[in-house]
Amino acid sequence: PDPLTLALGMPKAELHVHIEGTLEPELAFALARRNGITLPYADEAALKAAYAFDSLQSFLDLYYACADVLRTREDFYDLMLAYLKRAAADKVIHVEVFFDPQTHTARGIPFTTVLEGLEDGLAEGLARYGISGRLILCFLRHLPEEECLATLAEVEPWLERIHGFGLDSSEKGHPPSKFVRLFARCRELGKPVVAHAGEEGPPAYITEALDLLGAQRIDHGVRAVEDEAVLARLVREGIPLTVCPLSNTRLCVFARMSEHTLPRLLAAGARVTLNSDDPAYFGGYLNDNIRAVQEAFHFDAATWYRLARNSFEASFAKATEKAGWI
Ligand code: ES4
Ligand code: ZN
Repeated sequence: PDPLTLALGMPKAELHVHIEGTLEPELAFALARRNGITLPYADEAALKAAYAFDSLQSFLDLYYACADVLRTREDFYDLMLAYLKRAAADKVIHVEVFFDPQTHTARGIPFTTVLEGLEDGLAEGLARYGISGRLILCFLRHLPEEECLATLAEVEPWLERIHGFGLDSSEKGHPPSKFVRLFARCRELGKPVVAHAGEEGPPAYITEALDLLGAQRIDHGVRAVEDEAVLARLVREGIPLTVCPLSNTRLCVFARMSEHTLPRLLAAGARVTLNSDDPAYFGGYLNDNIRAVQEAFHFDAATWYRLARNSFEASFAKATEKAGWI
C-alpha cells in the first residue's frame, strides 16, 4: 500500500484533543433541543457557516458559546462517546483528552457532572472500541491565576481520576509565567503537566512552559522554528510536540498547509506527534489531518511510522501499556 493508506490504517495515540472541540453541529443542536436552549444560529448550516476563523480568539469565542449546550452528565457522556466512535474509525487506540472545567463551572454546572459524564463516555468507549482514555484538566489562561488555583483546590478530591494538567485558551498576552504557582502545585500533586505554547505565541513562551511550568510536552510548539536555540533544545531534550495541522491552517497560524513548519520540525529531529485539536471546528479528525498533511508534503512510509510511534512514546501511558503498542 502507498504511504497514505499505511498511515490511515496505523494504530495511533491522540494526545491533543479538546473534548469541547469535538462538539459537532448536529450534536450541538440535538443537545440544545434536549435542554431547551436556543443557540444563536438558525440551524446547523448557519452554525457551520460561522466556522471561518481569522485567529485563535475568533475560534474561542464560538467554541465557548457552543459549550453552553452541555448541561447534564448525559450530555458529556454523549459528547465523549461520539468522539471515541470517530477516533476508533481512525485507528486511535489511546487518547489523552483535554477538558476545560472552568468553562462549565462558570455556568453553574457542577464539576462532578462534567467529570462523571466524561468518565462514563470513556468507560463505554473502552468497552465498545477498546480505546484506553485519560483525562487532562486544562486551565483557561485568560483567567487570573487566583481563579485557577481555586479551581485546582476544588478538584483535589477527584485527583486520582485526573491524569494530568494543561494550559489552554488565549495565548497572546497570557504567558506561562502568569501560572508559575498554579503549575508548581500541580507538580506537587504528582501529576504530569503540559501547556499550549508557540501556537500563536512566540518561541519564548515554549521556553517559559518548560522552565517555569515544568511542561513535559508542548502543545503545538510550531513556532519553535523561529528560534534556533529553542528548536535545538526541544530536540536535545526529546520534548514531544503535539502538532495539529488543520487547526493551524484554520486559525491562520499558517496561510496554507504547504507553509506549515511540520517538515522543518521533523527534519530537525523534534519528537512530533499529529493530533486533531478541535476536530468539529477545524475540518476533521486525526485521519483527516493525516490526509491534509500528505497532500501537502508526500511523506514516505518511514516518516508515518515515526509519527505513529512518537504518539505512543510521548503518551502518559504506563511503560507496560506502551510496550504492547510499540
Ligand atoms: C484551543 Cl486551538 C486551541 N488553542 C488554545 N486553546 C484551545 N482550547 C481549545 N482549542
Ligand atoms: Zn489545543
